[in-house]
Amino acid sequence: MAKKSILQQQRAAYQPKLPAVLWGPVKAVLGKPTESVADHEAIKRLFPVTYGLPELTFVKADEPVEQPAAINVGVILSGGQAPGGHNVISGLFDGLKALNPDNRLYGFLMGPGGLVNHNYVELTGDVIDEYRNTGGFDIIGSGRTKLETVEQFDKGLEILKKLGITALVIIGGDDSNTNAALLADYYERNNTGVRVIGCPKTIDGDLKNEQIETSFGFDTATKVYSEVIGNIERDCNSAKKYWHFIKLMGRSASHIALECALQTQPNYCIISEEVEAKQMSLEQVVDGIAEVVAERGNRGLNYGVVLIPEGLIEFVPEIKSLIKELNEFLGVEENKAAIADMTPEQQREFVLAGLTAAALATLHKLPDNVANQLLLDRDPHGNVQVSLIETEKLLSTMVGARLAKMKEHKKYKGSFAALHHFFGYEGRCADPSNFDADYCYALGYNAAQLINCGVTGYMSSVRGLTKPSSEWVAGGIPITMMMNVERRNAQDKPVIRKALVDLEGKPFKVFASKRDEWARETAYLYPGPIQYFGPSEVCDLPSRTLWYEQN
Ligand code: FBP
Repeated sequence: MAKKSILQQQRAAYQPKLPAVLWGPVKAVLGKPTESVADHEAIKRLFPVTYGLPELTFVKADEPVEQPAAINVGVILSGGQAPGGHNVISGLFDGLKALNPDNRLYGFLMGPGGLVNHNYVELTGDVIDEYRNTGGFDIIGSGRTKLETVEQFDKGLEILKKLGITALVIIGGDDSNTNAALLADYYERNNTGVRVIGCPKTIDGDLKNEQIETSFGFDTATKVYSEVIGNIERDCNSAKKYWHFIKLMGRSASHIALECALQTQPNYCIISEEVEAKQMSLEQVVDGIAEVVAERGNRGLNYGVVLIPEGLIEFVPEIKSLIKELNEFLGVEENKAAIADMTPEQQREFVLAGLTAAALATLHKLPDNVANQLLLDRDPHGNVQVSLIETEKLLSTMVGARLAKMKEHKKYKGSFAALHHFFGYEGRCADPSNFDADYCYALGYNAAQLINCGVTGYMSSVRGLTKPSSEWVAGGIPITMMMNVERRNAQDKPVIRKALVDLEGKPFKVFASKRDEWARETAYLYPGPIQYFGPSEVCDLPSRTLWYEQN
C-alpha cells in the first residue's frame, strides 16, 4: 500500500456533506416532459426512447421504503482528470450500500475502453477507503475512447451481462455524457435491461446550463491555479523585472482564465469569447497587451501578469475559419484513408493542397509548430489539442516585436522580459476542495438513487450550490435536454451544448468593470492555498464564478 502524507491521513477522515434530502429514503417527483435546447426533431430521431423525459427531483420519502433487491453497477471515469472523481465513486458506493449492503460496484479500467475491452475490477470497501477525498482518477484510471458505435455498445453489453451489471455510471465531460446518452438510448430500445447515468465532470467548467450549475473539478483546479498565479504576482511585484505570460487550461471556453482573474486581479486577462464577439485579429489581441505593457513601462513598471485561456487560438475569427476548413477536410473518409499511411511530411503536403487560398494565407502567418498542430493533431473527439499549442510564447514574441516598433516611434521607453507558464496538469489531480469533495460525493450518492428509481439517460444533478450543502436540491436531468446538433469531423452530430463564457453574465461583467484598474495599478490578490481545516468562510468558499452567477 502506498504511504500517505500527513495531510492525506487527516483528509481521509473527512466526511463529505450530503444534501439533507439524501440522508434517508427518497421519492422521485417528475416534472413535465422536456425538449432539447435546439434541433428538437433531429435529437428526437436520434434518441427515440430517451428523448423528452421529465426532469426528476428527489424529496424525502413519506413512508417507509422496502429494501430493493441487490444489483451490480459499473462505473467509468472518462476524459481528463478532475479533482473529486474519487468522491463521486465513493458516494456512489456508499449510496448503493445504503440501499442494499449486497449491492456490488465494478470499475471499468482506463476509461470507456475498459468497457469495450472487458478490463474491470470490483471496487470493495477497502479499495474505496484508500481513495476517499483524494485527487486523481487512479482508482480505475481514465481514457478518451469515444463510445459511439453499435459494435462497441454490443461488446460492452457482453461484459455487463457477464457481470450481471444492470446500471452503468459514466463520469465525464460534454462529449462523454453525449456518449452516455447514446448508450442509454441504445440499451433501452434493445431491451437490454442496462441503464446509464451520467455525472458532470470537467475542470473546464463548460458543462453547465440551467440545470447543471457547475461541473466538478472546476472549483479545485481554479483554486490551485489561482494560488500559484498569486505567488507569481507576489514574486513579480518583488523583483519588478518580468512580464509573466500564463496560459491556463480549459480547452475552448475561458471559464478557468476568468475565474482565476477574479481571484487574483492580474494586469491582463484575455477572454476568448470576447475576442470572437469583437471579431479581433491576432494582431489586435497583441496590440491590447502591448498597450498595457507600454503604459506601465512608461511609468517605470516593467512587470506584470497576463492570463491566456488555452483555447484562444480557436476563437480568433480567421484561425477559427481555418480550423473549420481543416476539420471538414480531415473528416472526409477518403482523406482520412489517404493520409493514414503517409509520413508526416506527406500528410502536411496533402492537407495543404486541399485548403483554400484564405486558409493558406492564415496558416502562413503562424509559426511552424502552431501551424503543424492545427493541421494534423486531433483528439479522438475531433478537437484540436489546444493544450499542446504554445500560445503564451506566440503572444509574448508578438508583443515583444510590437513594443520594439513602439520604441522606434518613441511611444515606449520601458524594458520587456517575458517568462512563460502553462498551468493545467498541475491542478487536475489536486485533492478536492471541500466544495468539490462534498459536491462529488453528493453527485455519486445521488446517482445511486437515480439507479434505484430505474431511470436511464439522466445526468446526476445537485443544485443550489452556493447555499449550505444541507439545502442542496438533488435529482436527475435528461441528458437529451442539453443537446443540439453540431458539426464535428465533417458530420452533423448530437452533442451536449458547450457553455462558453457569457459576455452578458455577471462574472464577466464584474471582470470587465475592474480590468482597466488592474491593468494600470498593481492590484494583485493573493488567494493562498486551498484550506481544508478552519472557518467555513475560508474552507467552503465556492468559486467566484458560481457565486456571481447565483448572487
Ligand atoms: P475533459 O474535457 O475531458 O474534462 O478534459 C479537460 C482538459 O483538461 C482540457 O482542459 C485540456 O485541453 C485537455 O483536457 C487536455 O487533454 P489531455 O489530458 O488528453 O492532455
